[in-house]
Amino acid sequence: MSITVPAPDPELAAGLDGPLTVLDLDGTRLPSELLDPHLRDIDEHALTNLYVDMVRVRRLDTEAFALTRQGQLVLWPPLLGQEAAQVGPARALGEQDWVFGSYREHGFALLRGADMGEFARIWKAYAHSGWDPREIRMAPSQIIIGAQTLHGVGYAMAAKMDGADEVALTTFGDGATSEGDVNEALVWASTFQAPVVFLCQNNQYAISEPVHVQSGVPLALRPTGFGIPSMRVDGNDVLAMHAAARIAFDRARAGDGPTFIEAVTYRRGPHTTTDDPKRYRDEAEVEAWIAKDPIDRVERALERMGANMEAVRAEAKIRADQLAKEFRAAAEHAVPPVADEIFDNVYAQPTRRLERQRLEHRAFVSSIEGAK
Ligand SMILES: Cc1ncc(C[n+]2csc(CCOP(=O)(O)OP(=O)(O)O)c2C)c(N)n1
Ligand SMILES: [Mg+2]
Repeated sequence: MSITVPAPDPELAAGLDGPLTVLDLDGTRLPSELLDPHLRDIDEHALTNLYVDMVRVRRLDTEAFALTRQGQLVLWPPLLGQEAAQVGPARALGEQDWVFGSYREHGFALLRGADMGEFARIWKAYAHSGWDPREIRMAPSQIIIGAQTLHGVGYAMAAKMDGADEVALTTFGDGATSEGDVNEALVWASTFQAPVVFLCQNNQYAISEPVHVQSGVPLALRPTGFGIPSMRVDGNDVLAMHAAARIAFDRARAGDGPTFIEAVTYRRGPHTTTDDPKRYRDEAEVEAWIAKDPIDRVERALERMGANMEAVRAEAKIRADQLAKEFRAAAEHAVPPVADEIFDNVYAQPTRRLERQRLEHRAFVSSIEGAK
């Protein structure tokens, strides 16, 4: 028996022949019929802002990595290499929109306005969610792979029922697309035409598992089977990512339902600070992706536009150093939680069983303290 895979519907998927790109590696602009109309307002000033955002995000990442090595944070999942994939879409969000992401979305957290003190508490294991999700309209970091896509779709369905002008952006990794949760989320989003944007940051690995082991087809093809249109985008090109996100948000706001964006990018660092990627991937592969660096590419583009790069770099450095200093101080001064409080937020009304556990826990803590 032979099975023929049907050709992808070009109406449903863009960029399957090669990720959609508008900024070439040398900083020249490549024409894109699909994306260009959504970038008309991006002048030198706007591109500089995106550049500074990416530099700040990278600096936060570098600082957090160092703080983990110094024992100030307990864990950090680095995003080095994925700055454009986050900054482009984050800057396309409306203030009223929501983000439902994983544990690697430091760029989104920063640009949504997460307080650095609250943010640091998460990675010191002092808090499940440092920030107040309602305040910055970003759900707590999700560790259960793909679960946030269901939360995002649920939120978007409710927003539609309420007639609210809100879009949910849910962001996840390549590995997550193999999870049941993500596939269920695609079904619900498609069936209810929910105003949701799926952003898959395909950083080529699910811990040590390369993406080709997970899927024989581009990930952008997967949602098309659910009737959800998708775009495969150069995830190291902040302009392409920004334009694709704008298209997806516009569709959602116009009542045209969900869109899927596959950001083709690369995780240059380890999966987390407890991982050693040298055990499963070749350094030459990393080098090849360094050549596609998302920040260098914008520097070259700005140079071509005639920007005073010395001044731009200096400004970006001042702002990035300021952020790193703020984050370091926050990590160093974070106050650990009182263990007893863990019982306060389980139920609105405490149960007798819970109260008993609280007393047992207190007795346990004083037994250790007494033994000291
Ligand atoms: C449901 C579930 N299964 C397994 C894990 C363990 N786990 C943590 S990260 C990860 C890989 C996820 O890869 P991907 O979706 O590509 O995201 P990335 O870490 O590359 O950003 C796995 C399997 C988990 N956290 N949740
Ligand atoms: Mg991945």
